[in-house]
Amino acid sequence: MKSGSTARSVANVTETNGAETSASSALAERARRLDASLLKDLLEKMLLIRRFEEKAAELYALGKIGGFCHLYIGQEAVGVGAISFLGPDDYIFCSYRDHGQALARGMDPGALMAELCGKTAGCSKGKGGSMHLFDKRLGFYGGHAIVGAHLPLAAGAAFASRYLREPRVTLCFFGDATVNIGSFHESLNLAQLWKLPVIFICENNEFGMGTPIEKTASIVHLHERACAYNMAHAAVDGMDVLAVRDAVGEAVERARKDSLPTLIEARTYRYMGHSMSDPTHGIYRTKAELEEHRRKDPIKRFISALEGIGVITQEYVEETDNRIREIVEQAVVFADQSREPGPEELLADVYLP
Ligand SMILES: Cc1ncc(C[n+]2csc(CCOP(=O)(O)OP(=O)(O)O)c2C)c(N)n1
Repeated sequence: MKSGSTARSVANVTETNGAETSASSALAERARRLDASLLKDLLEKMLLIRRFEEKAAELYALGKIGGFCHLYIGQEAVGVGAISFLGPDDYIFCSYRDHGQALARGMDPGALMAELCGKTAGCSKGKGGSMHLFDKRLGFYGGHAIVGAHLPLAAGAAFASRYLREPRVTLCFFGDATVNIGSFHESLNLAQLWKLPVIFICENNEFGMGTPIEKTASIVHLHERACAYNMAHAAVDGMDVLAVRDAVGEAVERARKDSLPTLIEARTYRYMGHSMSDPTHGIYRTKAELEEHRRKDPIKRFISALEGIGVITQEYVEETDNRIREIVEQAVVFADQSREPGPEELLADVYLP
């Protein structure tokens, strides 16, 4: 193990132990102000993502899913909290780590699983795979494999909304390593200059593949990059679904009322390897560091807050979890029963200028 990894691990353990109690009570406090039905819906969505991703890992190991597959386990609170504040006409753009956001937006788990398995019943007819999920009906515009490539697309969609005087907001998810890509700066600059209703949400999971952010970024408080463009910005605990929802809520208001962009940094952590072909730990982070972050698990934390204020019981959690596991099983059956696209479909839906 490299000495850098050990130093990270010790620092994180100290920070986590001190902060966890107050983070949990802040979450419970926020929960008290919201409807039980909304809170239960947020919990169900996070559980659906977790169970779906666990099943995707199994199917990948069995060879049913091929190519790249980047799981969202650990980051569920960011996608669910952020998307919960959007209206049905708003737009979403994301990177290749897109399964969680697609499910949070309401994509059918069967269509998603079929896409991962390369089947025609998939949301992109089995020709996009894990990194290229699309659903125009949901305003879900991918799923982009090139780091940073979708930020100009999101800014462009927001430009169109402003130009057409449509009250839409565009939400754009990306990882921490993306802030060093040129298109990040180009997009933020124009978004502020042209007053575009777009929210850039950086999911800071601390690593770009196996490289810790502090080895590549001169400013590790990534939301401060917005200062260079005079843009509103905020940092938020990305393991707290309601803190994310509140931060995005403010940004949505700013975008809808004043047509102004925001950069939000959600501090989170991924529990799996960068993609399914990478180890979870051992090379760039220690098992102890991973375990420490698992104690901040956004789902366990939310369940304990909701139980604490009497919104749910342990029995409710078990029943809900069983129901969600069944939904995921049905998604696998649906994917299994769908066929693979044939060679005659190779050029269908391909745009040739
Ligand atoms: C322009 C470009 N450079 C390099 C890659 C290879 N690559 C794929 S993922 C990745 C790391 C990105 O990390 P981050 O933006 O933090 O997102 P995360 O994977 O943590 O969600 C890299 C370098 C790429 N896909 N595109």
